Amino acid sequence: MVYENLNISHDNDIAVVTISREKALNALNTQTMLELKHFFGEAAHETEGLKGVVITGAGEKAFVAGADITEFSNLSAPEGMQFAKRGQEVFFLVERFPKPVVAAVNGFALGGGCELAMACHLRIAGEKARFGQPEVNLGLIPGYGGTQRLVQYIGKTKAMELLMTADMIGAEEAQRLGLVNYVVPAGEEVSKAKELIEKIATKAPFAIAKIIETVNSYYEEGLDGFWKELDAFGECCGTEDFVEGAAAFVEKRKANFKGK
Ligand code: CO8
Repeated sequence: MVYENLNISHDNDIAVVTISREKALNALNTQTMLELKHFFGEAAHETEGLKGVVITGAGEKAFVAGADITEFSNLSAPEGMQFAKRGQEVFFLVERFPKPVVAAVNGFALGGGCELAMACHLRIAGEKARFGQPEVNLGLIPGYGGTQRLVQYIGKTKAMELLMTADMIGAEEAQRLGLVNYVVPAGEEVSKAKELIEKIATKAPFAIAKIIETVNSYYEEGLDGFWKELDAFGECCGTEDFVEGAAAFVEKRKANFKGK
């Protein structure tokens, strides 16, 4: 697939996905969602040796200012539900991606943009980042998982306030509330995200994939996370990397993980 709105670059086996619709503050239109679906559903899985993915927005002003409002002003109730469902499915691909996905939030992360950042495993905020779920201003609610993930990250009390007031919060407040992992000077978001991915890449890849799967299962209805953990723990025990990790510890050397 040829991407119109995603700019993908690779640096030392880290993919940097830049959402590039700067004139519309990188708003997620249907084409961009299709491209994200293709990248996280197919392309990234086929990239050999991939350590992880950074998602950021083009320009200095916005990460992603939301879903593209011009595309959904006339939706009927069933159409709206389908529209939101397709978006949720794309963000599940991001959340369930087996390698670390880090949002490098360089500006506005509003509505679907905040939801995209929340679907990532980790979030780095530049000091100019602004987060918010302003959907009630449009007569809507979040449709790409925002009502669920915001509560998971910052708790019901503050999530209720942000969702009902549509207030935006800055990077420091987002970190204080537990929404972002680190705040960095503007322009350093992507390099900090890469630094985190490099650190994770020194660990056993299969174990990292299982961390993502088991932590996600905490929030999935019908799944018993403790059982999931037992299964995943057992699977890790059967890997060559576990043998290597344990041997490296005993031999007081660095482990050489192969992802097997
Ligand atoms: N969609 C489409 N275009 C956008 C969007 C957007 N979300 N955000 C900004 N733009 C466009 C503007 O229309 C403007 O275009 P133009 O230059 O052609 O007029 C350009 O980007 C620059 O924006 P502004 O002139 O408004 O820039 P300001 O610096 O004055 O303001 C803001 C920046 C505060 C970010 C402002 O643009 C804004 O409030 N944007 C909308 C934010 C928003 O409401 N986001 C939530 C959208 S709803 C959503 O994401 C729901 C997700 C689930 C959807 C389910 C579907 C059914």
